[in-house]
Amino acid sequence: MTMKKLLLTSLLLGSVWLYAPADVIKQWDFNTPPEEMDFLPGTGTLRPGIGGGFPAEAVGSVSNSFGQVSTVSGSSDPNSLDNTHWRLGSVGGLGGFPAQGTANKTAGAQFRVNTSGYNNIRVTWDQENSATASRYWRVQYTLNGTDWLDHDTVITANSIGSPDPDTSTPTWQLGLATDFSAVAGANNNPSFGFRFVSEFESTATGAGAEGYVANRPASTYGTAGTLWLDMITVTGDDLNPGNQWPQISAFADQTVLMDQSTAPLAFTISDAETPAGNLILSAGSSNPGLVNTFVFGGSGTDRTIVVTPEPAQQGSATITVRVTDAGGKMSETSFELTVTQPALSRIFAQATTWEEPVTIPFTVYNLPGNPATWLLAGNSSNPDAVQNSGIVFDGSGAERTVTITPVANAVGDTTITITVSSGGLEASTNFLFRLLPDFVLGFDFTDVPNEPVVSVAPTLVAEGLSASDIVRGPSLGVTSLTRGFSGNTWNSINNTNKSPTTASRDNAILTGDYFEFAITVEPGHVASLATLDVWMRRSAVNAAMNFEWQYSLDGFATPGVTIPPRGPIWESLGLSQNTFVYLGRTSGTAPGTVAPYAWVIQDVPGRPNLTDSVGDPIPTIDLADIPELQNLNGPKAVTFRLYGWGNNNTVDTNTTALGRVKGPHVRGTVLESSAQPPSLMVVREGNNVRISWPVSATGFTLERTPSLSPFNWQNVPHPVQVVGELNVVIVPISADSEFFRLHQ
Ligand SMILES: [Ca+2]
Ligand SMILES: [Ca+2]
Ligand SMILES: [Ca+2]
Repeated sequence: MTMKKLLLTSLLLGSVWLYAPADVIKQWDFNTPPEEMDFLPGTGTLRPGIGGGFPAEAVGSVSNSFGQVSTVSGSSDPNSLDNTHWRLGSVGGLGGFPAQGTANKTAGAQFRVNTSGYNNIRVTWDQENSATASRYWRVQYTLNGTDWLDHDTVITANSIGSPDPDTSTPTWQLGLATDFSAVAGANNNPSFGFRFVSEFESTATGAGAEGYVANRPASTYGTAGTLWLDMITVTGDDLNPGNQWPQISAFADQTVLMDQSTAPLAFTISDAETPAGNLILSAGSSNPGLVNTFVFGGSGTDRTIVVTPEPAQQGSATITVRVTDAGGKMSETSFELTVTQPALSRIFAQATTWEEPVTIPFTVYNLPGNPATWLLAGNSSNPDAVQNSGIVFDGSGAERTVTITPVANAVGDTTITITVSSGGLEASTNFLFRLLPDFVLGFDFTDVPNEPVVSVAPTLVAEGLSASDIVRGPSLGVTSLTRGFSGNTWNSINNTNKSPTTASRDNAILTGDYFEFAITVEPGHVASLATLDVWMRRSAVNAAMNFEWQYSLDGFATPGVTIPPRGPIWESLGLSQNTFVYLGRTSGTAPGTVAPYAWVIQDVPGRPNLTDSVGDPIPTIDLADIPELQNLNGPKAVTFRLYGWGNNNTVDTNTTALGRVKGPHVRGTVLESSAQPPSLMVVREGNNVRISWPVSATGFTLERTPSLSPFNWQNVPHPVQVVGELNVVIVPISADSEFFRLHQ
C-alpha cells in the first residue's frame, strides 16, 4: 500500500497530463437544438446536447416539463436566447413526488451515460427546488443499468429566495458536483448511469424525520414540490487519447403501427483511424418486450437500420445505436420508437330524448392515409331506437363529430358502433345511446346575478308537477356567483363556527351542509322519475369535494335515503360508491387535455371560469331503479338534497357551486291519474297463459317480443275475448321466453 501511495504521489507531482481538462462525455442543457431554436423556454429536449445517446428520464412516476422557474435567478447555461430548464414535478395535477413517508430515494431525474473509453467520471449540474419540495436529494448510480446504489453525495436544497429570502422563489444552486472517480465500476462502462432522487431526512442526515422535510423550514413537504435542473455535465479522462472517437449521426424519433417495421432509417458513421467499413454496429432496446429486432444495411459510411417490433405489442422504447472502432472506442446515439395502433377516443354513454339529436366530438389516432379518404361508418344495434341512416359524420383530419338522430317517438337503448378505416386498417369504438323521457324539472341559472341570492326558482316544471326554489342548508354561507348557485363555509376542521368541525358525511348531515329542492306531484297526477343531472364548479382545491345525493318523501323529517350514483357512465368509470367526489376546480393551470368526467376521478385544475360556460357535468344518475320514485301518486312531494363535505384542508372561503348556467335537471314522466296505464294480469291455465286487462282501458293492443334487448314488439295474433269486465287473450306456452305489453 505504501508503495502505491508513493507511486501515486510521484505521478501527481510529475505528470502534467493528469491536470489536462477532462473531456465532456455528455451534457444536458435541455435547450431546443440550435438548428431548431424557437426562443421558447417551454420547448426543449431530453436528449443530451453533447455526446448523443440516452435521453434524460423522469423516474418514480414523476411528471416533467420544460420552462424557466424564475426570471430573477437562472442556471449557468450561457444560452440567453432559448434557454430551457427541466422541471420534475406534477403536471396538470398528475405525477407529483411521493406522498409523505413513502418511496424514499426512488423519485427524481435519471441519466444513463455510456462511459466506455473513460475513467475518473465526474458530474456537475445546476439545481433549484421549490419551497415545499424535499430538502434532501441523494445521488445514486448504477453499474448494470438496473440496480441503483447510494453515492455519498446528498444535496441539500436551497430555500433562500430573491428578492425576499423567505417568500420569493428559491434561487438556483450552480455547479453542484459529485465524483465517481473512486467508483471503479463507473469507468469504461456502457451500462453506467446516475440519478438525483428525493430522500427522507433520517437517511440523508442520519437523524431527524423518517420522512421528507420541506426545503423551506417554514413550509410543509408537498407532493407538488418541484426539482429544476440544467447543465448536467458528465466529464471523464480519455483512456486512449491517441485514438479518436468514432462518429455516428443522430436519428429522429419514430412512430410505427403495431406489427409494422420502420422504414430503413439512414445514418452515417466515420472514424479517424478505422475505415468506415470496419466499424462495428450494435443496437439495443430499453424495452425488449416491445422491440428487440434490428437489421443493419448499407455499407461504408452510409448505413441503415430497420427496427421491427414484437408481434401485437404497443408502447415505446428508447433505441440506442452504437458504433465501435478497431481500437475499442464506442460512440452512440438514441431515439424513441413508439408503436401504436389506430384508435378512436373514448365516447361515454349518451342520454337524450327522441326529439333531440346529439352531436359528439371524437378523435382518430394513428390511422394512416389521407384523412380525406378515410371511411367512417356508424351502426346501431337497435333500429327501433336509431337507424344507421340516423348516424352522420362531420369534421376533418383527426377531429371528427358524429350526430345521432333518433327514430321518432322512440324510447330505449341502442349500442352505437363507429368504425373509421383506411388502407386495410381500422379503429372502432362503441357506446350506449339511451333514449329517455324528457326533463320534468330544471333550473337554468342564466339569469342569476352576481349577488348573494338566497334561492333560485325552477325554470322548467312539467305540467302536473310543482317545484320549490333551490336553497342552501342552514349552515352554508351565501356567496355571489354570476349564473351559478354557490355555497361556502363547508364543514371542515378550519370552520370554527360549526360544531363538530371534522369534515365528514355524518357532520355534513348533522350541521346541514347541502343544496335542496323539492318536486311535488299534484293531485290527479302520477309521476315516475328517470334520471338526475347536475353540473358543478369548485373555486379552488380546498373547496368541499365529497358529495352524496339523498331524497326524502317526508321533507327530511326523518333521515333521507341515499341515492347511489349509478348509471352507464358511472359503470364505465368503475365507480360504485354511494358517495362521489367532484375534483374539478377553476384554480390552477389546466392540463393539455382533459378526458370527459376526469373530474370525478382526479384533481382537474384550470376548469373554464367564464360566466357563460357551463360547469362540469356530473355523470347522469339513474332514478328509474329506485322503486319509491316511481308511480308517485299526487299529492306527493319528493325532496332532494346534495350534501357536501371537505377534508382537513378545506377552507371556509372556497366555494362549491351548482352550475354555472345549468342547475339540477330531472327526467321523468308525468301523467294524469285517469290516463294511468292499465295493468296486465297473467295467469297460467294448463298449457296456456291467460292475459287480461280491464275493458275500460280502450284503444290498447296487446304486443309481444322475444327479448327486451333488443326488443321487437309485434301484435299478438290470438283473438281478444271479453269476459265480464276483462279483455282476455289465451296464448299457448312456448319453450322460449316472451314479454308482453299493452300499446296505445
Ligand atoms: Ca438550459
Ligand atoms: Ca425552445
Ligand atoms: Ca478511432
